[in-house]
Amino acid sequence: MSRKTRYRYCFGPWNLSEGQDPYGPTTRPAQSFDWKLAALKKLGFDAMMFHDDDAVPDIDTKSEAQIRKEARELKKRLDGEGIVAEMVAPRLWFHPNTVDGAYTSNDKKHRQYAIDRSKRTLDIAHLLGTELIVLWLAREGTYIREAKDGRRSIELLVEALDAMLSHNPRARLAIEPKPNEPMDHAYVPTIGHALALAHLTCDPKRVGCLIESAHAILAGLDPADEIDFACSFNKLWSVHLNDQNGLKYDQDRPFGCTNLRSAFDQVRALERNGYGTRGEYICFDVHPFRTTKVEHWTEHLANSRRTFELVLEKVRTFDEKGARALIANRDYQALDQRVIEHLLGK
Ligand code: XLS
Ligand code: MG
Repeated sequence: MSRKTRYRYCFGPWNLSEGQDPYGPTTRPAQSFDWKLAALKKLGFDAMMFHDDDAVPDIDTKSEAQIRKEARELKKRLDGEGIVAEMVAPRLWFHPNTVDGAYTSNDKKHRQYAIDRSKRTLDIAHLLGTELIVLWLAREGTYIREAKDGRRSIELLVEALDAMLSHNPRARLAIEPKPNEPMDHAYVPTIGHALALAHLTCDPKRVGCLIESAHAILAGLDPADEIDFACSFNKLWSVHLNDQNGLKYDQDRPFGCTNLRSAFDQVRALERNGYGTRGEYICFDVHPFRTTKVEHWTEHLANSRRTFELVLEKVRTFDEKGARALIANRDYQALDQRVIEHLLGK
């Protein structure tokens, strides 16, 4: 038990989003990166996560030299503010070259684009002082299953991962699985798939995962079990804690807001596995509700952290000894009630 872990917190610039959805425009005006960094500092967070083009805007129009220059400048800014870059993720789902997927596109030129851009992401991460690369494989799947060969797609994913692993021998790739959206079905929908894929690469030790609570729920899985599974392989390198109300679109709700008991189980699993003691961060991949007013714009982040800390207190004060006695007596009915009453402050 790592009872005294001092957790460190993180979010990304995209978590201060403007409220756009497929049915309507933004509800809050766009804000600059500087404003977001200032908000992160004001909230007392420790680190920021980046997409490659959060770090270097308009990345596709810039030379390698320019990309490096801007990454170095950003690193100086972050150092000046005392903020760490947790990870960098290639945003491989916006560009026209990624319409049919990135690493698994049916067009060879587009696959090459994805690999080249990912290598730039590794360079940026290195210059920002992190070797952690997050891969949300957004469009690696199909809308129409017959459009791609599933087995070939796995080979293509392995080729892409291998290219990244060889590009920087210190880089670690954390796959962030999600079962659907934007795709009908994704090729790497769960942590089990991600860790199995790792074993096909040239350096399985450097391919791990990131668990997002909502993505696990969308796959019909328990995020706490996913955490335990990944930790059994020492492969949980980051988390995106949030919440999700059932099998709908990806909601990225504040952590714990829908299912407090699941939040308790997730934090308990993180504690039991010593998450955070090897430099891992608690990242919240949460979005403000569309209805959120400008003056309340950062509250979903402050609330997620506050809920995490309150739930942590519940985890640390849970009567584990009593629970073990109930388990020994197979009295799961009483165990169930004990958890409920503990959460309700009884
Ligand atoms: C989308 C993902 C995305 C990643 C970062 O569903 O959660 O936001 O976390 O690329
Ligand atoms: Mg995420």
